[in-house]
Amino acid sequence: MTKVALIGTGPCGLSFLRSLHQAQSKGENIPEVVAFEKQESWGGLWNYTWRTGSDQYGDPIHNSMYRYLWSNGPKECLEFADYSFDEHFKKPIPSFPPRAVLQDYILGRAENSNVKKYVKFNTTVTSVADNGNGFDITYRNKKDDQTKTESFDKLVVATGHFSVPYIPEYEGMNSFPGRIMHSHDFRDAEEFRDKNVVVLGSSYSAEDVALQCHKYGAKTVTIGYRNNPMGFNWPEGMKEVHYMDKIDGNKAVFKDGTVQEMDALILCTGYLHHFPFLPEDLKLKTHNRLYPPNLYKGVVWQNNQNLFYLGMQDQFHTFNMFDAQAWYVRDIIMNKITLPSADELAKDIDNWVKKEEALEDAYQMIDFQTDYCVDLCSAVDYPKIDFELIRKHFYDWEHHKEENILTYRDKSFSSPVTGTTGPSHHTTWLDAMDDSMSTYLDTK
Ligand code: FAD
Ligand code: NA7
Repeated sequence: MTKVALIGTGPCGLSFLRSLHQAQSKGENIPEVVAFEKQESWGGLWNYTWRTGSDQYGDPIHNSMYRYLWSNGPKECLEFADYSFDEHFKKPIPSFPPRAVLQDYILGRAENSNVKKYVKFNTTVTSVADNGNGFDITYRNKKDDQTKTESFDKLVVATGHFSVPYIPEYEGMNSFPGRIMHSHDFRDAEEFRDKNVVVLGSSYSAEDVALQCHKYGAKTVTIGYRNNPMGFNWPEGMKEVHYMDKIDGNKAVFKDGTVQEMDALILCTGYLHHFPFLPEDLKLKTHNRLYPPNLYKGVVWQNNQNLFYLGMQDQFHTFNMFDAQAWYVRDIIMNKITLPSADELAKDIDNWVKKEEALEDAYQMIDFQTDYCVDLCSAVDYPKIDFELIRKHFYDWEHHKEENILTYRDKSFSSPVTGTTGPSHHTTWLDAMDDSMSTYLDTK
């Protein structure tokens, strides 16, 4: 029987386990699978911890999420086709839930799939060697500090790529008297109440960390972009300026002449794709982009087709795209999909990469990734889901953000699975200080 190693049980790894569960419940013979998860529990980034730095066993902390994190896109856009929000929560819920609510949803489906038995928790994969027919995988049980090596035919890497921070260096950092941190270590915006905060970056983390600091009472928030500003209508107390040149004492000096006093500098400068356990020839090397190279259909390693990566793309689509990828990988492993010749495979990759490189704005990027999801789904038996509606929702969401960055999370969207429209939340996002699941779900 084919033996599969899965590394990581975040949303992507859970999608893969779900895909096996689905095949098995249809009476198909599934391969043997062992899932390795270095954390105590599953759910990946959604599994919040107060910790930063390293855990009690000396392993780097995976988590990059923080208190008061609310979904940054409509939940309807990421809904599982085979497990709706209505089914999980037994009632319609608003469209932008806080982290704990989405975690509950992800884990709810996983619990229902009876797949925990496949997972070795507290177990870090430390190295992988290509043995010609498959892989020798070495892993360490962190609790009893035991290391073992086991052979597998196939390897699915689902270790995420928003965990190892990219940390640039600026003149004046060593003598800056305040706090410098990367968004990976950001946990609680309350820390910055009444402070002058400078945030570097112009993507999702910069946008959200800056808004969090504003929401929880920072005195000023100054965002330094490198190439293009986000350009939203920032509220009073927030501004966006061009690129930090250096730090002079407790001041940030920007290229456009702005000089800003700062108590804290938060680097929202993105993450590295980092696979320390893989040999060089199996390692995906890419920046954060919608179509990383060398991956057929975004998932199959071009030069060794026993190796698969899940979720390595930059992401508009998330959970249902991860499902589509997982179903696709499952079907290759189960010989239901036959891979084309090396030439055709290369051509297909090239085609997608070229299309991706020609994209000019967020709307085209949404189209690109939606088309990619539709393409994958056309090859597998993932239950039908209305990707055209999801495409439209992403467009509307972009418009809402352009209209007012403080209120886009107060909007409602309809489900591509059940058709239900999310009710309005009892409190607007800007006024909702409590992100607990009980407060959020209390619709009285
Ligand atoms: P992860 O969630 O990162 O899971 C990877 C898993 O692999 C982890 O459990 C980790 O412990 C394990 N692992 C890693 N290395 C090893 C190893 N060597 N051995 C064993 N196990 C290992 N997406 C949304 O849809 N909506 C949002 O609002 C949203 N907000 C986000 C906010 C932040 C701050 C960040 C960083 C991301 C956000 N995302 C959001 C995107 C997020 O990437 C996905 O939702 C999702 O978590 C990706 O799943 P994944 O399984 O690929 O990776
Ligand atoms: P992203 O989306 O990869 O973005 C990284 C950002 O960091 C991007 O805007 C970069 O600017 C910026 N960057 C990198 N280096 C610098 C320097 N030196 N100065 C200023 N800005 C810099 O990562 P995020 O953390 O925002 O998002 C990751 C996930 O978290 C995402 O999926 C969300 O759901 C939450 P550039 O655009 O290249 O000019």
